[in-house]
Amino acid sequence: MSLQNVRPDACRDSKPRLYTSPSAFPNPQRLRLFLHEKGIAAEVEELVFDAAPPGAGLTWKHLRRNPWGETPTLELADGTVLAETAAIVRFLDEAYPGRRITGDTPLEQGLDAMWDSRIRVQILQRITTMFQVMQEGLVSNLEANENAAWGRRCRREALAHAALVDRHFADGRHWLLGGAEPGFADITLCTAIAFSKFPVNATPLDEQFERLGGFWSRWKRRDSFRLAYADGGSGLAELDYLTAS
Ligand SMILES: N[C@@H](CCC(=O)N[C@@H](CS)C(=O)NCC(=O)O)C(=O)O
Repeated sequence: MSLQNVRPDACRDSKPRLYTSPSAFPNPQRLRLFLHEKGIAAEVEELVFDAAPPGAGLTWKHLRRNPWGETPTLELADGTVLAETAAIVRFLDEAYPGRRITGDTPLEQGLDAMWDSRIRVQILQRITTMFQVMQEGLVSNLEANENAAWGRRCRREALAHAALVDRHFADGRHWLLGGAEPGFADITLCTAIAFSKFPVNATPLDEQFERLGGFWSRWKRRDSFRLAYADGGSGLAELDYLTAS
């Protein structure tokens, strides 16, 4: 089937399958937070791969589905496969009813995409790289990754960009675009803060930057956050209360 023939409502025939990982993995968790914020988590069938040790959970079947071997990956009822968190979010935000998380107007959409890209590339990805290169023995594609100097540089860059984002909140706004509710870029920032706090990363952005601390606290009070992190797989002791019954 060519891409032009994929119906935008292809997901309505039966539930799309969403392949994710436990909430310690930032991109699947970023998508999960979007699903709960949009109120459509029940509209997808989530299948969780435990990809620890790295890659072990990603089966050949998944590689046939997504040769990049990554989660999240969305498979529609007609076999169409969508990967890349921002692309999946763009599709679901448009295809399902509910609040538009990526923005209502062209300007909001542009601003949300700008902040999402800045935060994903300059903060979240730096921390992910740091995670991959700062640990002895962690391998990717069977090659050792350790490079402490590169990890330290990534940490410095993540902190420098987090400082810029922190300054953006100086006018008292609660969310990046200044509205009453969070957008997708806010979801990416929440995810970056969570991953910065992961014990191995030990660069808690909420503790280093006061306004990011307030932002993190606001997220923790939201139902979407509680639901998205309720799997107990975040690796953050401060979120253990979400699974305690
Ligand atoms: N650019 C992708 C990145 C996805 C990604 O890096 N996923 C990680 C989990 S956070 C993964 O599947 N890694 C493969 C592995 O752990 O083996 C996106 O935005 O979704």
